[in-house]
Amino acid sequence: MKRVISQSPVNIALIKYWGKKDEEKVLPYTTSLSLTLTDLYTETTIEEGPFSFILNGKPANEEELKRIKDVLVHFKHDQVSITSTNNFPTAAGLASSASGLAALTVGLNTFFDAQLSLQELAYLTRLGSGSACRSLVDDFGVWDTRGYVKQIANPFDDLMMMIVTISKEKKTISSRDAMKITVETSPIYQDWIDASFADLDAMYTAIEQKNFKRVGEVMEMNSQRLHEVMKSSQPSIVYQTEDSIAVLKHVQQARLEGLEGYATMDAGSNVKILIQKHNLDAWKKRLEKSFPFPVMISRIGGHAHAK
Ligand code: 2P0
Repeated sequence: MKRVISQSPVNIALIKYWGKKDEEKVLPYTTSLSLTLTDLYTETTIEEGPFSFILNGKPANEEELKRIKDVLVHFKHDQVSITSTNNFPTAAGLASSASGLAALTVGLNTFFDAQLSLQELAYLTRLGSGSACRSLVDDFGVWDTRGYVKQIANPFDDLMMMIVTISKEKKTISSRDAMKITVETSPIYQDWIDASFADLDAMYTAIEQKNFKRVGEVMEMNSQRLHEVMKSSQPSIVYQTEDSIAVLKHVQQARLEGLEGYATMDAGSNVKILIQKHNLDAWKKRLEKSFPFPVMISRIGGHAHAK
């Protein structure tokens, strides 16, 4: 029986995406930039058979099915049984839909021998999850407002991401719905767009100059802006909990004490900390001592591929 196994890492945005200017084609208002996490991934198996989709051992729910079918319809076949497994908690602000959709699209591309280009794959993955297209490339992944995805060389060889898993619960409001509310109601949405492009420029410069401190500072600033524009929506969208804030403060305090690391948050309460490898043990000890939350650790790099 024909079978394809594909794998895709999660990606975490350093410059965030939040809002679509074209919902149908999933085109963003701002250009986002991310890194993939080698050790947090989705593995997907596609086999011939009547359509079915099993996610983490359970039949998928309506929303998950819709995302899959939005992609599958473009391959003009639907007689596939799909099994997808994440090696991390689903839907806790960990971009599981991104790795899931990227693994699915590259898997289907191989399964049906569709020979799609990177930009075609990017278009299809976006239909299921906008940010998923950034998992198609290695190093820094950039997704721009025309929909193009490109890779920018990562000059650092020692970056790592720590994820403080404050909650494994599914979020109450999906990113898709939440960002629509922000676009439609936030009085500072235009400010977010302007600031986001300025942050992107600053990030390009920091990467070019291989300046870790600057990369971290710009990432942290952009994440703060994201959560401000979310909060300014009506109704207000709040993913940060008291525990998240405590971890953010802890990261600032660690820096004051000479331990370098920078924090970013997505559509969930978890906090991701970008660090350099030589500080990993110090960070692990510090976080273990200060918080009861499990910490996941990942190397950086990799991209969606069929095996
Ligand atoms: C990002 N997030 O850049 C931002 C930051 C969450 C916060 O992209 O509607 O699943 O499918 O395009 O990509 C999560 O949203 O949303 C996201 P859709 P997606 O990583």
